[in-house]
Amino acid sequence: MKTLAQLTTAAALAVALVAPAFAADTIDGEVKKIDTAAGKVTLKHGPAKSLGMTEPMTMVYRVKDPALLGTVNVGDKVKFEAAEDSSGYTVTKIEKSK
Ligand SMILES: [Cu+2]
Repeated sequence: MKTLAQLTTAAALAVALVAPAFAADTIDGEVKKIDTAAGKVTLKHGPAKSLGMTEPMTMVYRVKDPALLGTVNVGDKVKFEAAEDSSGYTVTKIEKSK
């Protein structure tokens, strides 16, 4: 079982190392809803090939750091980066587009 645990840890580390590479794409979106308490943001965005999303959509993202939500408002056009993990999609960067 120890070997399995070690393998699992190794796999988790591999995912952690690989994920940022796939998250490098900046995605254009619009803030539809902000839930600071839950650390979630609803974003409408175009296709995001790096996340395997080939069509425009509106969806809820978790944010890596809830402080990120203090920098944008509902209705803002934004640029963001997100990464996929075992629990869903997490925004790692978000900023108002100029
Ligand atoms: Cu999406």
